[in-house]
Amino acid sequence: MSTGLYSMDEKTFDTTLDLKSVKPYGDTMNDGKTQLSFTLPVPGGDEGVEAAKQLMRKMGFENPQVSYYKELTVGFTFFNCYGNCSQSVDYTTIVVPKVESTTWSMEATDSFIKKNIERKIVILGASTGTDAHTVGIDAVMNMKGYAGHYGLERYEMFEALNMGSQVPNDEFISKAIEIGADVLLVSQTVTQKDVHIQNLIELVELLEAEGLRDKIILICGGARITHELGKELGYDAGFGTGTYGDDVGSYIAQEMDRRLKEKK
Ligand code: B12
Repeated sequence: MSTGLYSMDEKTFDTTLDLKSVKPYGDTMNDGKTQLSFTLPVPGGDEGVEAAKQLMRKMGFENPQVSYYKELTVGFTFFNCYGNCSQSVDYTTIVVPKVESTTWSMEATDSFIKKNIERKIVILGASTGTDAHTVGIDAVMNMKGYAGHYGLERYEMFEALNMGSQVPNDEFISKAIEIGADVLLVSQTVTQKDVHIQNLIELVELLEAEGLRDKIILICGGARITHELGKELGYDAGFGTGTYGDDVGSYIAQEMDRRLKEKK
């Protein structure tokens, strides 16, 4: 079977690779070697090490080893472990829903908007609810950008406003109405007790109650957000780790254009 994954002549590569049964790779194909770390609410010492090993066996790791441990505070110990994973996955059946757009440069997106939308697109962003994390939304929106990719504030054809963090959904919507936002960008980082799900759903419900949901492009993002989750919660798109301003800007331009053409 051709894997499509390796540029080297596959005959010279390890022929025991089976994409229907993929395991972690350590020294040799299929050895399952895995490094993992966790904290247990027990003191450090031999009993703690044995507890960590037993737990790893229950997780499906053979030959568990604790290479390092440290009691972080009284009664809580951090373990750094190795083991051989006994499980595998069928890579050939994996399908991951993704945002369907092509990422363009800032210049290309700006000129596409000038030509096809013929006006600036108004974007409002925030980290909503009780979430205090701003780095993610800033990375996508701010002028300086992130990792060499400019944020949306830098684009000539975007009017972008970032409200920061801990913005209640109702205030977010009021601002959106005030500035006539075409696009809402919502960032959610904290996922403890599924608070992000509740918050994201609440925003959709409030937008629906205001009769605004189908008038705007609604986008969520964050480390634990996927496009699949976003769609499930009623968003047009969801972006996760490794997203840059240009991915989001391109999607917005292409989605606006698609909607305009649909109306015609
Ligand atoms: C920095 C940080 C903080 C800073 C935040 C400062 C700030 N101004 O943002 C401070 C110290 C304030 C903080 C506080 C807390 N934090 Co904190 N924090 C982090 C940390 C170290 C980095 C997060 C970060 O900045 N990542 C970098 C950015 C660039 O990545 P990103 O957010 O994923 O964003 C990218 C994508 O996800 C996407 N994206 C993100 N948002 C959006 C939005 C849209 C629309 C789009 C399109 C894309 C997009 O694009 C971005 C660029 O690629 C993480 C741990 C870690 N290493 O990740 C913990 C972490 C996120 N924090 C955590 C927690 C629990 C908290 C606290 C609750 C701790 C506490 N008990 O007080 C509080 C939060 C309180 C609150 N009310 O929210 C947990 C969250 C666990 C969970 N999943 O729920 C983490 C994972 C740490 C951990 N391992 O436990 N934190």
